[in-house]
Amino acid sequence: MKREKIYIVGHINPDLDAIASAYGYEQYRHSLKEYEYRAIRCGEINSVTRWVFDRYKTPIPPFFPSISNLNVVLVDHTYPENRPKGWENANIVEVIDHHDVKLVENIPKRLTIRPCGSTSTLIVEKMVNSNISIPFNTAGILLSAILDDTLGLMSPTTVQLDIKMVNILSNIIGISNVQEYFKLLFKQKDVWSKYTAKEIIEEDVKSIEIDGNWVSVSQVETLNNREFNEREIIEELEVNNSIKPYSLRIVMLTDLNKRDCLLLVVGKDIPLVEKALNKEIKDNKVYLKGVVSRKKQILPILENIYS
Ligand SMILES: [Mn+2]
Repeated sequence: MKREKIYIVGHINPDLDAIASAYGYEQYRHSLKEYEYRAIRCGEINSVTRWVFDRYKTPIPPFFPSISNLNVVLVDHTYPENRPKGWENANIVEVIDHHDVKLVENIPKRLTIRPCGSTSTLIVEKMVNSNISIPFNTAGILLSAILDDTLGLMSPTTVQLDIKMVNILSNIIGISNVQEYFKLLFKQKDVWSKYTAKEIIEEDVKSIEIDGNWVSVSQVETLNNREFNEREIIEELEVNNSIKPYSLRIVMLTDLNKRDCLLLVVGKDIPLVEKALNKEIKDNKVYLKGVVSRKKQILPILENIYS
């Protein structure tokens, strides 16, 4: 019997976790002899994803411009605004994610939603629970994705399950110093000086609607957040906002060494952010000590503002 194909896809502007978890879930299904599953992607990959897939000699999942009329598993996202083009006409059969959930219609039968550091963590857990021996290259890719999403297990989103899965994977690929490996991985990412303001904003941007208010938050993770041309980024945000007005457009320049964040903010609701942070936003800029996570530390503030 030939079974209908099921495509596994991460969010738009895919980061490493979005690509790696799709790939990992395909491998998981294939090891259960369910070959109808196929990992795909809906956007350009970033530099760290390229580096990881090259390093572990694995082809990158193919690009699909639309998921219209396909059976799909959504990984690493549920929000409609993060879904690939054509999702309105897709048959969502399953969801695996570690973010807040937004599923209004078509709630799929299979749901794996847990608050942990990465979707790849959930994929590895499935493999471990099914007693699948994880091949070297798959282990390397999934390990890299967990470390990338959890900032080397230092992000406040990190839970015990992430640490456990990282231990299992690093044993498989024979890495004894995970932090050293994370630094190497992160170096592939910390290439912001080569980027234009527009590229910096778009590299990892999430646009969401909260009760009718559109906000965008770009996360820029770096080992030194004092080397950016902040004015240029703010001006670019202003330009974007004059073309398409959002209530807030935010860029987080997070520093993994200092564990802090320079927040650049544009939009009519700056006063609301000031109130929520209890801090003045001067020249569209505010310094936040200890803030590194968009999901855990910035998005909840925005959700509070609008509810
Ligand atoms: Mn993720």
